[in-house]
Amino acid sequence: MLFLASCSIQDTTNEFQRLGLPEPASSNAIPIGDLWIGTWIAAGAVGILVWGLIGWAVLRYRRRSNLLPRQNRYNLPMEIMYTIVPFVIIGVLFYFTVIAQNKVLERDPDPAVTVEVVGQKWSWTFNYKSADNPDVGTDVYNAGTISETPDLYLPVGQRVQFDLRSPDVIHSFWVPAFYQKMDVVPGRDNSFQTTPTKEGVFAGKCAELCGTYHSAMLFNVHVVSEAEYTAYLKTLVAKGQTGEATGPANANKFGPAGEGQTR
Ligand SMILES: [Cu+2]
Repeated sequence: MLFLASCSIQDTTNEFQRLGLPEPASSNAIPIGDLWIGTWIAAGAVGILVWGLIGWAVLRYRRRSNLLPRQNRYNLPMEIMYTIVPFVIIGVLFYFTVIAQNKVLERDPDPAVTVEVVGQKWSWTFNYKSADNPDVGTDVYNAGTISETPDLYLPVGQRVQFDLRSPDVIHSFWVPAFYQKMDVVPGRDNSFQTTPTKEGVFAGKCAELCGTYHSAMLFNVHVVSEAEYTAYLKTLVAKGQTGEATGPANANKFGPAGEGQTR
């Protein structure tokens, strides 16, 4: 128990050091984490300056007599300063945001793995291409339903491209430990690449309030060795889950928990 307690204290401390972010598990998490910390440092510096000035003004100009102090109007240098300073702050944040954004949207022309992610009302379908997996020899998929949380398998240390597709409404593909999400928009080919850096199971969810069962749009991301990844794809072949994307078809399937419900 003590050991467990100390473990969780350690985890909590580290999470405090990351200012609330989970442990990073993808290559893109590094620039996004740096931007997050840097933004808080900038906000902290501005906060300390403002609180300091407030404290100084309160003490320095506290009421000493009943005489009304001299009133100031139209202090032009002051007004120019507090117009320009916010622009400078926004400019700096904008600059570092663009740098981080360009990094996380970088694309390898030939990623090791491409997964077509279909976000459908109200679950996810993951399609793996045979071109990336010659050992498997066919396209395979795994589709979730409203009552069955689907799994997404990814090989550790390999460049992965997510092609995001929706047959119905706007969803958002989010793996918090990857520090990155992107909207899944019907009729629009959104995609991004990242490299999972840590083996383990990570939570995934829909980050766009998309309708009645939005909260059911969970999935589990298994980051595994290449051998385990191939073995998993072969279990999909064994289950007959081969061929084209079946996201939209599965969207209408309700498992035991959701039976009889209408959309
Ligand atoms: Cu959704």
